Amino acid sequence: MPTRKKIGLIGAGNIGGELARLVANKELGDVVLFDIAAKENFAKGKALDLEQNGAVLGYDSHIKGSSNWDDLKGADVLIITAGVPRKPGQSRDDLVAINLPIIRDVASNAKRVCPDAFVIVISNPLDAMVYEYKRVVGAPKEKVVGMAGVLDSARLQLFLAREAGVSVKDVRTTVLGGHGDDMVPVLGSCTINGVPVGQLIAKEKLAAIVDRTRKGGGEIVGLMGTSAYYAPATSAVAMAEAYLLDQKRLLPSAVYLDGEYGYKDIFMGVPVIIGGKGVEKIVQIELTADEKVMLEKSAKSVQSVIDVVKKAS
Ligand code: A3D
Repeated sequence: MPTRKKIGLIGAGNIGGELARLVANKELGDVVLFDIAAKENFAKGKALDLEQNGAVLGYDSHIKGSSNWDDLKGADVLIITAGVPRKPGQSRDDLVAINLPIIRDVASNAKRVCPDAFVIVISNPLDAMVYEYKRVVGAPKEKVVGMAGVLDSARLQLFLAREAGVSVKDVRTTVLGGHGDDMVPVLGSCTINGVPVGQLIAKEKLAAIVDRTRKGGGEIVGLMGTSAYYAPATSAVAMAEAYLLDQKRLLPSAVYLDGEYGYKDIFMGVPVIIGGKGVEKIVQIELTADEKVMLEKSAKSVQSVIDVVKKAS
């Protein structure tokens, strides 16, 4: 019986490569870096480069490039980035036609080889892709999450820290809702080591920071011509680590809601506790009337994409 954890990274592109580097560097387990057959050698090359990186840095994780689903047999964690990223001018929702068949293909294979894995979906449009993954696999809601809130909160954290002239380490933030321009930064819960941000940053500055956070992904796509990948990968690894090490971290994550916050049969970002059983608790925080209105708007955007996915059989 293997004792090391097996971590499957589905998609060996920009985020997949950075995920592999982080997972190996933290020695969270052995890695299978998976991509389609046409990119098998690319995945194998990246894997070999990253294993050689370990000889310098001193990590022993094995990293295998593959396009064979059997290599994912019994994986403990899957992180899914399969699909295409945005190009300048595209919204996340524009990706649905291309990424829907990809997530279905990934889900049906994962169902066969590693139905019990803890799964973190990153592919966009995030909330709809993670919804479809869970539907196809029929996995319990504790075992399937989407990564968005950790990244969106990190962006908010950075902008607040820079504005207040403090370390990012002292800023705590929460962003809820769908992973789109309607996401809900919950300023009432944002503090600088316990001091409400509203006491240190002027209202109009806060409004500009909220706007920049909402458009944070697009800002990077506009600059680079493709999606961000360092911070998205780090965010997903924080979630994987919380599961693998039973850390019980409270992290905003896209999870299946079954009445929480007044929503049913939808994936959306809310604060959850991630530990060894997966999503161990959905934490219900009190929202102001304004935040509830914003969450409703965000939920409607998410639902409209999920409806498109449901109709596309
Ligand atoms: P990219 O570098 O293009 O890598 C994607 C990889 O997926 C490519 O190597 C493809 O060959 C591979 N792929 C395609 N189809 C399959 C398949 N059926 N099975 C396995 N692999 C396949 O993209 P990226 O890594 O920059 O981004 C990946 C996804 O993450 C995109 O959909 C982005 O929009 C999304 N993304 C999400 C966030 C969030 O915060 C949620 C942030 C950044 C990017």
